[in-house]
Amino acid sequence: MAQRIQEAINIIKMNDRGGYTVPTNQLYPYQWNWDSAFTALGIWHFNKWRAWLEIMSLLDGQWQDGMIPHIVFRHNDPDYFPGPAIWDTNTEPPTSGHSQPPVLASIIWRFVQMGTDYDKRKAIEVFPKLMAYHRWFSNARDPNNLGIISIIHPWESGRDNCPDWDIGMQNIVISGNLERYTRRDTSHVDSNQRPTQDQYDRFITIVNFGRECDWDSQTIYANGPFLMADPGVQFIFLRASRDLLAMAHHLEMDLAIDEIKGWVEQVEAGSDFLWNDVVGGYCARDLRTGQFSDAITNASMLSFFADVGSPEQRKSMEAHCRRILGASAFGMPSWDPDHQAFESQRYWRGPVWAIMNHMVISGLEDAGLVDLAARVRNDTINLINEHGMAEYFDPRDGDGLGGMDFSWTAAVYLDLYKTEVAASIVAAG
Ligand code: 9WN
Repeated sequence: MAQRIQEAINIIKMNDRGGYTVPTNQLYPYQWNWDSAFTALGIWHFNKWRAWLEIMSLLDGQWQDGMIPHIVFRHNDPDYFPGPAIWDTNTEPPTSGHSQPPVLASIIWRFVQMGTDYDKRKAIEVFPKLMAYHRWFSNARDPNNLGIISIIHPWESGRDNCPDWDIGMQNIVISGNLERYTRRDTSHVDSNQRPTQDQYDRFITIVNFGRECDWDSQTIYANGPFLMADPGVQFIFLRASRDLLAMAHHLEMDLAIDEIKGWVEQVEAGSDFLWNDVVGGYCARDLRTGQFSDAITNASMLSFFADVGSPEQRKSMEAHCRRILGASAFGMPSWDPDHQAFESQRYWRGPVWAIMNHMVISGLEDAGLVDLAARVRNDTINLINEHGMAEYFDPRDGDGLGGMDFSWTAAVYLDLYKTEVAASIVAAG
């Protein structure tokens, strides 16, 4: 254990590029949004100043309209496709053109709760930027005030090639003028573990559409090639808004309170749109056609993190959680192992991700489902102890897959370890 802790710290330091941390060497050579937020949480346990610097450098990429983009490009690295020229957002620094799951406010709220006046001071400094970010999500991704936060690209969900997106992806007409391009991901990682070429052509078609309309969010919402509701982004936004509200009270930001309450109430009410009666759970849904995805994912399981659902809905989600953990040697898989589309090694179509587990554990703990929370917590720690800081893991045998020496896996390990140690000290009295 102690050796793994040191290894986790070393990995994060090794991935430090001077003020920001890359997810892993080569495969992902830039600063990613939710990677940086989770990585900051890990760094916070050994260097608070550097943790806040991670957040400040991510916020340096925030757009005028409040969006925090999913990638901030500080240089042009031929190891990754698509790079800054393809996105062509015309921003300083160059960035990608859409966002990623907004975990940032929840992570900052953790710093304030665990920390000292220093963290409070820093939180006061970034608070207006968090407000602008949430306001952007509410306006740009839910312009008709439905309480349903949309995503305009599977990459915005952070769960790139999950079968959740297959229904939206199949309706994309691949750009006739798609220029020939060379993917770089498959030169770093086995192609069996990555999205397929057809999926990549569709990903790039959406990027081309965004670039051609100058990343105008209204045009993209109204006419873009892809528009879906994601339980992941929906529930993470809702939880982050609840945390922002708690933070506003704590920091005495009284003027912000009503606006945040508005987001919480609206998105909480809108979440029922994601309830799939056939499955008996929260599923992704296409906003253009109304069609549902038909399986429970690790993002569905964030309903507890967001604290949504009637007593019956919560019972049904709990039953799914017990069934899926019963069917997996290691939880929580990114796709239901009882579903025919399950692939244990292909990226978001089956494998276990430490960051998702981190949020699933919090939600289960908050819901009082302590046995389930303990199971996912132990699985996460065991996976990393036995297989290292991999990008993701096979839920059947625990194999570490994708990129190795991954920052957010190391960060989750540090945070789970530190909170466990803190809890055992409290328990020992
Ligand atoms: C596209 C960096 C990112 C994560 C995402 C993960 C993967 C990128 C890619 O890597 O996405 O953004 O090229 O596959 O799906 O969640 O933030 O770790």
